[in-house]
Amino acid sequence: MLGRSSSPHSINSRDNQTIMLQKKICVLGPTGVGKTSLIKQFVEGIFSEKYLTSIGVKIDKKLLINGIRPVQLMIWDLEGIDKYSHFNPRYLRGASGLIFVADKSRFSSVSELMEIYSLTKKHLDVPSILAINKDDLPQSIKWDQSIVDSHAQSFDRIFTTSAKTGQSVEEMFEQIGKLITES
Ligand SMILES: Nc1nc2c(ncn2[C@@H]2O[C@H](COP(=O)(O)OP(=O)(O)OP(=O)(O)O)[C@@H](O)[C@H]2O)c(=O)[nH]1
Ligand SMILES: [Mg+2]
Repeated sequence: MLGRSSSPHSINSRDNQTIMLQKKICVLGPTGVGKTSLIKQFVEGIFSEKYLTSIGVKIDKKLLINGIRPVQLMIWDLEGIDKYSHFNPRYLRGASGLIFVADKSRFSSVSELMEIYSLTKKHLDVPSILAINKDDLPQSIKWDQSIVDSHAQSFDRIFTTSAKTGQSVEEMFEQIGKLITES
């Protein structure tokens, strides 16, 4: 089991005077909840209505400079987990933090996400954030906030986000950066 105490990757800069922290985070969740869109909004500041489902993993980088020390985030965008694409714990290796994404317009994404959460936590115990995404869309008529609240203690923080408008996207990634550098 990989724990919170796993040591960070440190790389020396060219002049060897500053140590740049490099940390891996994984973005996980059911298919179509907006994992790729959240990362695209954060890294490139763009959003597209087009849906191109992710296959495998794509890695993006972004330097965070607002915490107690700069950290290079390596953001692993994992393919959505559903009946066609099963949970693959190999992708989690070396991750220092996790962002779990659900979709506010599809209430069943919450229970699907909590299954993914349980599978993940068998392998890795690191700071975790819940993102309830697509806040710009009408909330699912089946939405039951008491069920969502009952899962709250499983996460270090919860953000209600929109990859479309950018709502809380930067704050969420900044927060995971802080959680993994300060823990
Ligand atoms: N309105 C709205 N649409 C969103 C938001 N986030 C994502 N979408 C749309 O939802 C669809 C799926 O978005 P993706 O970012 O590809 O979702 P994903 O979780 O990466 O999907 P997989 O890779 O298939 O698991 C796309 O059509 C996006 O435009 C959001 O916050 N608001
Ligand atoms: Mg994707």
